[in-house]
Amino acid sequence: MTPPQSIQLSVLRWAPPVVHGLVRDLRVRWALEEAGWPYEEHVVSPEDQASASYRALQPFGQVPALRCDGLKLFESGAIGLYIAERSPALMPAEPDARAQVTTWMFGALNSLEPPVMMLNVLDMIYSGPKGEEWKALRAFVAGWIETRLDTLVQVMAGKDYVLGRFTAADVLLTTVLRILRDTDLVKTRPALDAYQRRCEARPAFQKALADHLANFARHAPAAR
Ligand SMILES: N[C@@H](CCC(=O)N[C@@H](CS)C(=O)NCC(=O)O)C(=O)O
Repeated sequence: MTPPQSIQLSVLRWAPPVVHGLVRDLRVRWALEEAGWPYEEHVVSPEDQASASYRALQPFGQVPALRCDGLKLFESGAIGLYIAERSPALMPAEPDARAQVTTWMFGALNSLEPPVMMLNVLDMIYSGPKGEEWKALRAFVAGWIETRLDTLVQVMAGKDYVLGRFTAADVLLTTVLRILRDTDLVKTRPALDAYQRRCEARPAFQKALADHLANFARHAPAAR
């Protein structure tokens, strides 16, 4: 299909460097680049996020949200699916093959991302004591992720992408794996590490990442 005439992607005005390259507008930028759909950035400040007009676009005040020819969308998975359903670059035409793409998109978001985010909360967001209980919980969550990653290694055997050819499922899987970048969970699984690098080497990802980082650089707080 011809790209929509007007696409605006909401992106955070700024975020701390520890999450640069992880904030979820990156997923949507990548999908848009793969699809070849030009878009504008809608840069939102914390005040914007709290405003009624932004909440009408993204009820939780988060990013990403997408305005697409008058249509309002939020949730990175839903936005990715909307783009993929209209782009052969992200989804094949055959119905059963399309269902496989949505299956793996849900798999990335519902089976892989929850424990990955729990680890992220324990390592990066939680600032309380990290005693024996924290350590036991962290070990439990890390073990949970390991079983998911080991399954993914088996699924990926002999394939460049999770479904053979590149699809929107790889956009989500890769961007979830990236959340583990400060751990050795992916790095110690060479097949998965190679998969992530293969996906990240795609020109569309490189362009999306460069634009994502450029936005933060443009709005970096002035040095004191
Ligand atoms: N499930 C949502 C999660 C969105 C989300 O967590 N967005 C974060 C950035 S990655 C955000 O906007 N954080 C700022 C805030 O919550 O104020 C999605 O996939 O779109």
